[in-house]
Amino acid sequence: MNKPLPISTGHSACPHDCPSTCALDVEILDGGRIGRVRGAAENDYTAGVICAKVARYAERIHHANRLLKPLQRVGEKGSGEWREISWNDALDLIAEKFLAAEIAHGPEAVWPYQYAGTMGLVQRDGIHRLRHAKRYSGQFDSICTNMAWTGWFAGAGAMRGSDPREIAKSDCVVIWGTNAVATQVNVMTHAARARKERGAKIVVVDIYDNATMKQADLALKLRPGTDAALACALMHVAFRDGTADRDYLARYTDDPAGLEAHLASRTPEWAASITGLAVEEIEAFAALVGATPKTFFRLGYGFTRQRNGVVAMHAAMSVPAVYGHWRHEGGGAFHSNSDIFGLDKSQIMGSAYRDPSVRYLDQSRIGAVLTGDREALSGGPPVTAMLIQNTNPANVCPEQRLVRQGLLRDDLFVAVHEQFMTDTARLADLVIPATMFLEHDDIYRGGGQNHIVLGPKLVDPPATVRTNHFVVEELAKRLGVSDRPGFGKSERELIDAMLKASGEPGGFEALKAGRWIDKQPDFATAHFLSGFGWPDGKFRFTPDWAGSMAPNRPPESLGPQGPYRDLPAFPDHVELIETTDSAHPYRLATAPARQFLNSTFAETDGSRSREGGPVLTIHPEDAAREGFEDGAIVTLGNRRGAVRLKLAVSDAVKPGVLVHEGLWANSDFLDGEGINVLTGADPVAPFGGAAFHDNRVWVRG
Ligand SMILES: Nc1nc2c(c(=O)[nH]1)N[C@H]1C(S)=C(S)[C@@H](COP(=O)(O)OP(=O)(O)OC[C@H]3O[C@@H](n4cnc5c(=O)[nH]c(N)nc54)[C@H](O)[C@@H]3O)O[C@H]1N2
Ligand SMILES: Nc1nc2c(c(=O)[nH]1)N[C@H]1C(S)=C(S)[C@@H](COP(=O)(O)OP(=O)(O)OC[C@H]3O[C@@H](n4cnc5c(=O)[nH]c(N)nc54)[C@H](O)[C@@H]3O)O[C@H]1N2
Ligand code: SF4
Ligand SMILES: [Mo]
Repeated sequence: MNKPLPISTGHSACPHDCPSTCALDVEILDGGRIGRVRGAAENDYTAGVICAKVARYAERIHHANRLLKPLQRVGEKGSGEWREISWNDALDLIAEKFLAAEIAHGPEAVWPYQYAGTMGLVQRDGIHRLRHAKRYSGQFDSICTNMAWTGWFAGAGAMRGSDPREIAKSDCVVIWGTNAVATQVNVMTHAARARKERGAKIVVVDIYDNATMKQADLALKLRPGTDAALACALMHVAFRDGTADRDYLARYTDDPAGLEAHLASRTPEWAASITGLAVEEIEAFAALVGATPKTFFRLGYGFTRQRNGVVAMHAAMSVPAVYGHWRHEGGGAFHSNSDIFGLDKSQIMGSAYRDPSVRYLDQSRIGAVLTGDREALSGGPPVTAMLIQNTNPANVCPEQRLVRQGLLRDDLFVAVHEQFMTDTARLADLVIPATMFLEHDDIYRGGGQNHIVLGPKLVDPPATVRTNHFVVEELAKRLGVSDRPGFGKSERELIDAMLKASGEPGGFEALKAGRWIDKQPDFATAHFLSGFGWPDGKFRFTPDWAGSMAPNRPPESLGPQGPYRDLPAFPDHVELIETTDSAHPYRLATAPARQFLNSTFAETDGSRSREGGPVLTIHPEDAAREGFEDGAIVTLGNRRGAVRLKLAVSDAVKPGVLVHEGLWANSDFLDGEGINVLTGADPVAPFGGAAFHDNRVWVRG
């Protein structure tokens, strides 16, 4: 067989919703096809390494099932009967339905719904320009970062931290609540370097023996939702054994004496009874971080997807403040760099004409919103028309039965702009085909690292697919707002203007030549040695939970959410989680699969075959007691619903804990309903979010 030879290598950035934001080298073959995708070796965070699923991107971009034509529903909703229509008719139809909704109920009846299928700032956020120009309902982005960021911000007062590349200079890398091997492989690149070059120890804190824990020198497998107890015990030992950095505490923290008094009873024995860890494991962990100034806490999202997850993040990040790890290169903590980039997105977003009186609707509560819950609708009109871009809510959102029921409403018009016929697209009235990242211009910034990276258009899209930008611009013309500032520009012009407005005078061309810009702040700023983000410059052990602190604080129309009054004054274990009861003896976490990216790649054979199929992992003792064999088909349920899938018996999980790795398409499950049938949309304290890994469930044969 003749394999086509690469005729050139293009430079890009991974568009997916992954903290790594890898800089890419892309083989371009004869005829505009793409070949192998590689990590850019010269980018010092990517360092030549990317995940296997994106290396295989050719499989996705040239997939036989890719959507190529606008499709209008002809049968019942969800019937799968479509007819092809022209782009012009498709855009006219959306505009007509949006105008009709506006006339009947006012502009808030239209809900443009989007998320992070692409992280490109133009293709992801341009829809807000249309939203604000038309005063359509706002969207509160609660599904992913909300708990983690709120918890981090509660302590540090800013979203930054030790340079993620410093992991390579650490003597102890604590990978806490992130399955980095699967979800952000570059963390492992730098951790492996530290181990190889400096003999660094790798500690992993998780609830099951995942691919990352398999690489740990010290593996701490705790009960879901108990991380704050572990963190408290680490800090208790610091005060008990004199390894706390009292000079650092006095200079940089708000109330070390109060913390010490509070922690007096949070002993390793206390934590062991809550976490299920052995006292010796906790003591060993405390001894290691106490003896290692260059301890780097890499704190992930996973452990915050619990109903006490905000408190867990704040407790974990309090540990380096007690030991003073922040002082040292290769020490401290990192979660997200979202504050460092300083890109002025206002033109892309249409921020200037945003009307603050327009209601916001909670993205995670789309089920409640679409089924007419008055509180979820903020007392406003029903939603009767939607354009969905970059997200697959019928699969990824909690309370899946309610989401489906809502999307199937006869009086709701739904247009879905997609690359594949996803679970959401299947339920739409109109499906329009979208470009992929190599086919359009965009710009990306790395939440889990420190670069702004350009992803210019490298190949032509199929003739009949269109960018998100095109759809927003064409609708603006049809809806009479195309003369507002920010409209009428190309992607390139928007990127160029944004860069120039953000202190990057070279604009698009300079970024294209340089490929990326390193925005890492200096050492003292990154390590908060010139002060934490609060007015007094101090780290807060005592967050003002109900106060005005949260990077993702919902607009006033939503207010604090969840039982925020129960949040503790100091880091502590709080039982806000779905604890088991006699009817629901197990705790289920719905963790990410290595070969998928949320719901993306669940359509490619390369990823599907490696993942095998939807399975539920259960401990051998539990399986024996229930009389389940490995490979049995079981029903997994709770008060929200039930799904059927295959069982895998393994001691990777603890007794009483179940893990399902996804997200598989709903249709991959035996009854055609996906795992999010079981997850809850009740907002997590204090500012909302979805606790995907916090579910009490039963299993039946
Ligand atoms: N391959 C792959 N990569 C991805 C994604 C994907 O789906 N697949 N998703 C992307 C997205 S959108 C995001 S936000 C990031 C998220 O990436 P991560 O930060 O890694 O977060 P999660 O993927 O939610 O979960 C990570 C781990 O948290 C564990 N966990 C669950 N509950 C607890 C707990 O109570 N305590 C502790 N200590 N651990 C717990 C889970 O078992 C899992 O191993 O990854 C991105 N990268
Ligand atoms: N059970 C469970 N559910 C979860 C999670 C979990 O851990 N467990 N994780 C949650 C998290 S952290 C997140 S962030 C959400 C993510 O949820 P989503 O944002 O919905 O997930 P993705 O699969 O990343 O992207 C959705 C879609 O965007 C499309 N897309 C990509 N690029 C483009 C483009 O340029 N244009 C258009 N129009 N479409 C595009 C893709 O084809 C894909 O179908 O899921 C959440 N759901
Ligand atoms: S999904 Fe993550 S690890 Fe994979 S290439 Fe993209 S940014 Fe890198
Ligand atoms: Mo996410």
